[in-house]
Amino acid sequence: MIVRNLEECRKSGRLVTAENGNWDSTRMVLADDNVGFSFNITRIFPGTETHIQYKHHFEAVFCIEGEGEVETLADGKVYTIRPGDMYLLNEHDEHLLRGKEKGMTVACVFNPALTGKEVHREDGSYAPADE
Ligand code: 9YT
Repeated sequence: MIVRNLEECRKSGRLVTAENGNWDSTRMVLADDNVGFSFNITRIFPGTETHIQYKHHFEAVFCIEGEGEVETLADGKVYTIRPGDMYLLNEHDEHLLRGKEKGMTVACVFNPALTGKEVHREDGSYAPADE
């Protein structure tokens, strides 16, 4: 079994900050744990908007604290995300992710697992696991 602590992970190289400063993410479980998914805690910063489309991954996102918004671009729907809400990007949904006044902290599961080196590409995706 593996036990890891969020604050210790943040201090030991598992904390990644978006190039545009919109969010940071602590990768608590990664591909090299070999369990088929990754798990991270992400802070979406206040007043930010991020264009995302995980073309090669599925992602479940659970809101722990704060408030944000997801706009799905295919249909223009806007979802307010509050503590206790989960959204699942089961169709590789292209979306805009926004942090409201206080930002938002979320827990994220990716399949396939992130390796920890991913950065958002121009089209909002992460490279496939084998690239
Ligand atoms: C919720 C979301 O997709 N935020 C962007 C960062 C992502 N969770 C990551 O790479 O950790």
